[in-house]
This record gives sequence, structure tokens and C-alpha cells, in this order.
Amino acid sequence: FLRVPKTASIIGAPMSWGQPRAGTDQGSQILRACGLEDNLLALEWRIDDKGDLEFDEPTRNDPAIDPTKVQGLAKNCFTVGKGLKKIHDRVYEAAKEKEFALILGGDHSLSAGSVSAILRARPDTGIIWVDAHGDLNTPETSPSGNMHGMPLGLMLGLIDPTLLPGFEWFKDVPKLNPEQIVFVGLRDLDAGERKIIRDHKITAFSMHHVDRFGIGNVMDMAIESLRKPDGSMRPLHLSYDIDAVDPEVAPSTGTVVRGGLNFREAHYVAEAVGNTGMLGSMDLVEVNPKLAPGPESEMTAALGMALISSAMGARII
Ligand code: HAR
Ligand code: MN
Ligand code: MN
Ligand code: MN
Repeated sequence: FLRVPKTASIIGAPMSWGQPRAGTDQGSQILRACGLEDNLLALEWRIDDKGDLEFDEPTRNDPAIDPTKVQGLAKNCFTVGKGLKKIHDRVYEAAKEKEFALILGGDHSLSAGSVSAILRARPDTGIIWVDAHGDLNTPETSPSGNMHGMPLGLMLGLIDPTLLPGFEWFKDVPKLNPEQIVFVGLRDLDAGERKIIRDHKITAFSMHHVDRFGIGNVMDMAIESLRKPDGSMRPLHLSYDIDAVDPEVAPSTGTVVRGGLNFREAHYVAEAVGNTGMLGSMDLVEVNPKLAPGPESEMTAALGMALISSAMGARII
């Protein structure tokens, strides 16, 4: 398909049960309110906005992990799992029609739904995970039990989905091979995640590497790392967590970590991925307008919108 599909499906995925803070479910709407559609139309995309998916709320009677089988926590897993199935189905529909799938979050747990769908339609896809965090946890390694810290743990098959109520369907979806992932922007990893990166030899560029080599070299190396063994380039999926960006620039998000990408570095990441001509899908996640209401939330959402535009073709000149 690539050298880019020309129709973009916009899929609102206001999943918020993968983390504890109210307001994460407003991300998709505030990104639209920043003029997303007009921006993409100006970049000559045909837009098919599928609206926002609707998710159930957790109830007291939801099945949870059986503590005799799994040592650990995956909070709201039943609600998250059912919601991710809806996301998976909607994204798969768009991807199999060769459309660009643009997923607006919502918290980052949703990417287990979107990435699994993209892999089903485009198996060799390379994933560029831009984030302060590794999101590689399992119920056993997670310090919080929040599932937005686990989407890559799920995608790598480190979690048995049959032991995770709500995720039974996940046993049939394609899993990610560690060489299909590259990280950019990391600065807050849990001990278990560090071990997973090491054991699986996952290519990871932290903020230390951005300091050392500059964002230009980091993106060259990141993209190059996703070449297939035969030398050809993979189709790409960009999973952009707004908390990769420094909190001075993107304050309205749930888990801020100082020392992130600056305003231009954040754009450069999106531009460099867009310039490959291989980008076929993208998530923009973790914008929470309730956390820094007023101008700061507008600044954060406007940045999220601009990063999508940059990935999808907006250029300074
Ligand atoms: N690593 C921590 C945990 O698993 C924090 C995860 C925060 N995650 C996100 N997504 N905001 O990147 O609990
Ligand atoms: Mn994340
Ligand atoms: Mn994050
Ligand atoms: Mn931490």
C-alpha cells in the first residue's frame, strides 16, 4: 500500500480504564476540537471520521485475575479487554481497506488493540513507540497494576491472555517480534521493564541518547533499526504518547516525567517518521485536558494535533 494511503480513518478510542485519572476519556474530543480534520484536509487527505467508540464502565461484579494463577494486578482488565476488542475490530476494518488508521486516545492501553489490528492487516509492521515509559509491564512486574503500562507486555506475548478476564480474544491475535519495536524518548522504566528490554534485545533510544547523539541521529538509527532482514523497510506504526514530550510543553497528561523531548524534537520525531513514506497508522494517546485545565490543556492538545499533522505530512517548507 505504502507511499501512503490517501484516505485516513479517524477512530476515537477514549479508553480511560487503563489508568486512574478522570479526563483521559476526553482526549479524542479535544484533539478534534483543535482542528484536526481541517488540518488533515489541507494536507490533501480524504477523511473518514468514524467517531468515538463507546466503552462499558467497570462494575463490582467484573471477573478479575485469579490470584492463585497470576501474582499481580491488572486493574479493570475486564473492561479494558472488552474495550480493546472494539478498538481492534474498528482499526482492522480501516487497515484492511488500506486506509491510514489514526487512533485518538484515550490511555495507552488502547495500543494493544490498535497494534494487534495493524499486525493482522500488515504483519511486518514496525512499531515506533515514543514515550517516557516502556509500557512493557505484565501484571507480575507492574508496580501500579495500571494497564496503560502493559500494552507492549501484551503485544510481546509476555502475558497469558487466557488468564486475563476480558482478554480471551487476544490469544488469537498476532504478536510482536521484539525486532519490530523501537523506543524513542524513554526516561522512566521499572526494573522489570529494563530486564525485558535487555532479555529481548529491544532497540531503545532514551533521552540519554537524544542528549548524546541529537534527535536527528536518533531518528535515523531508530528507523534504520526497523529494516527487515532482507534490507527492505517495514510499513510503520507510530504510537505517540504525549508524555514523551517535556511537561513544560505538554503538561496536561497523567504521568508526567521531567526531561522530555522539547517542542521541536517532538515535531522532528513525527516529521522523520512521516518522511519515510511508510507510515500507515498512528496512535496519539494520554492527552488529559482535566489535569491542567485552561491554557495548559489547550497547549497540550494543540501539540498533540500538530504532531499528528507532522507525521501525516505537514512541513515547515
Ligand atoms: N511504568 C509505570 C507503570 O506501569 C507507569 C506507566 C505510565 N504509563 C503511561 N504510559 N503513562 O506510558 O505503572
Ligand atoms: Mn505510554
Ligand atoms: Mn508514557
Ligand atoms: Mn516510575
